[in-house]
Amino acid sequence: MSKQGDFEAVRKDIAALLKQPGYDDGSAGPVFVRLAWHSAGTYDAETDTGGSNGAGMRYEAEGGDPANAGLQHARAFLESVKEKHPWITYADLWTLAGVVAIKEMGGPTIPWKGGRTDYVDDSKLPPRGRLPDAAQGADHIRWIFSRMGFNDQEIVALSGAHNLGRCHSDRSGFEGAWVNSPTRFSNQYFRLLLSLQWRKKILKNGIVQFMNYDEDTETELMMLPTDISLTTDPSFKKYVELYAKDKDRFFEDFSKVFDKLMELGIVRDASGAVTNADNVKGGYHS
Ligand code: CCH
Repeated sequence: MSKQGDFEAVRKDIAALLKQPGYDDGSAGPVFVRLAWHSAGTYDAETDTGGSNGAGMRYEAEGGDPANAGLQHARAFLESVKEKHPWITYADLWTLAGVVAIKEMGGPTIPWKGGRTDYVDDSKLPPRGRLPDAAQGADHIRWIFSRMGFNDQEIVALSGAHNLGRCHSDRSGFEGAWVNSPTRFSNQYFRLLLSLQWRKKILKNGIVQFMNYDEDTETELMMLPTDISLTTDPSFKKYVELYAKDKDRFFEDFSKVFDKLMELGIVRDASGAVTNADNVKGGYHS
C-alpha cells in the first residue's frame, strides 16, 4: 500500500494498466478517458449537481444509465489500483485515470489535483439524460455543454477526444473507430472530419452514422452525427479548421478544457484543498 496522498504511485500503476492485449485495440486508455469524462459531464452549473465529485457511477442510478454502458470495463480495470491504494477515492481515481491515459497515449499534460470525495448526496445525484446524445446535432451539443459552462471553442476542443477509442454496437449501438490509430492522441480526428467524404449509413440496428471507406487500405472509419455537426455549424467549424491545422494549439486548448471538465463542481481554497467535499450529510457512503 502506498502512502496516503502519493498520487505519483497511483499514476504509475494506472500507466502500467493501460496495455491490455485482449481488449479492444490493445489499450484500456480510451475507455478510461470516457469514464473520466462521463463521471464529470453530468454537471449542471445552475443547480450545482452532478460532476466527478462523489463517483455516483458506482450506483445503479448513474452507473446503469444507458449512456454509461461499457464503462463498467474501465471501472473493473481500475479496481486493482484501488485495492493497492485504498486511500484514493474513486472520484479521484477515475479522473486521474483519464488524465494519465491521455498523456501516456501521446497527448498533452493535463493539470490534475486530488481531493474529490466519494460521498454522494441523493439530492445531488444527476438525473439521466445529462450526457450528449450522439444521434443529434449542433443545437443539442451546444445546449448540453453550455449547461456545464463550455463555449463553442471548448466544445470543439473536447470533441477532439474522439481521436481515441471506438464505438461498440453492444454499448452505444454505433460501430467503429474515428481514426486509424485509436490509441494515439493527435489532431487526426479534425483532419479527417474535413478531408474525407462522410457518407450516411444506416446500421442493421437502425442507427444512423457516417462512414468513410478507403479502398487502398481497405479500412473503414466512422463519425457520429454529432461529430459531423461540428463541420456543418459555422461557429464550430472555425475551430475544427483551427485544430486540424495547428496540433500544438489543439493540445494546449484540450489540456485547459479537460482540466476544466474534471474540476466542474469542485470548490478549492487557495492551497488547492477541496472545500465542498465533506459537507454532504445523509448520502451514500463508500
Ligand atoms: Fe465520446 N462517445 N461523445 N467523448 N468518447 C463515444 C466514445 C468515446 C459522444 C458520444 C460517444 C466526448 C463527447 C461526446 C470519448 C471521449 C469523449 C461513443 C461510443 C459515443 C456514442 C461509446 C461506445 O459504444 O463504446 C458525444 C455525442 C459527445 C458530444 O457531443 C468527450 C467530450 C470526450 C472526452 C473529452 C472516448 C475516449 C470514447 C471511446 C471510448 C472507448 O471505449 O473506446
